[in-house]
Amino acid sequence: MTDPADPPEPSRRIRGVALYDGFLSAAGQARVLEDLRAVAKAAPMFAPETPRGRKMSVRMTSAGKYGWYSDRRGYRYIDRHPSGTPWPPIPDSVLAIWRAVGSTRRDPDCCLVNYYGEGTRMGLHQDRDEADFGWPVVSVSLGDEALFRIGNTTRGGKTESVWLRSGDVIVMGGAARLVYHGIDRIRFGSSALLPDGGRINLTLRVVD
Ligand code: MD6
Ligand code: FE
Repeated sequence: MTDPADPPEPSRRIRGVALYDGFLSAAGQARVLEDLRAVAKAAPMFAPETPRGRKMSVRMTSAGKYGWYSDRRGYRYIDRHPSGTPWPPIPDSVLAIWRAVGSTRRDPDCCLVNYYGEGTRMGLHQDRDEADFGWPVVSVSLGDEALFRIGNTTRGGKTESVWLRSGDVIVMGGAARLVYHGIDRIRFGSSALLPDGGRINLTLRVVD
């Protein structure tokens, strides 16, 4: 299922995952970052707990109709920030990325914002808390470089890794929608985009 009227050709595909190297210019990255500061002001970052009661090392918040959340009751989408305030709208600068490489047929319900500080990683997982896997997941990298590992649609087997840089965009759709993936490590301080270092990843998803 292709969506944008004239989908740009990715720079490369790894195991069906489309990679757009340097999709955002320096000015584009700065614009998105400025919009994310407003999101984090309205919906402050928090460190979720895994269902087993461990604090995740990544800090997160969300924009849109739903935000992604986790605690001892499990992983799920919730319609407001844990403080009770509604999630702020997804910024136009971010929606523009989705419309260019994800879909023009509908906008995403959720923009998950993850912050990786020094030493943060994310284990191999599938994005499978959404109702319809026909919609792609679009992911945007900002700040420090990160080693992204791509596996298979079932657990185990061979994996391939790729360094993601600030401004890179990934689309996981079609047969690659449910591949296992994760972040092994970041190169803390490798980018000057964030004044205190670290990495921000946005994932855009249709939830309902
Ligand atoms: C990250 N990304 O890049 C973590 N999920 O920090 C993800 O978990 C992800 O990049 C679905 C699709 C693309 C992704
Ligand atoms: Fe994911």
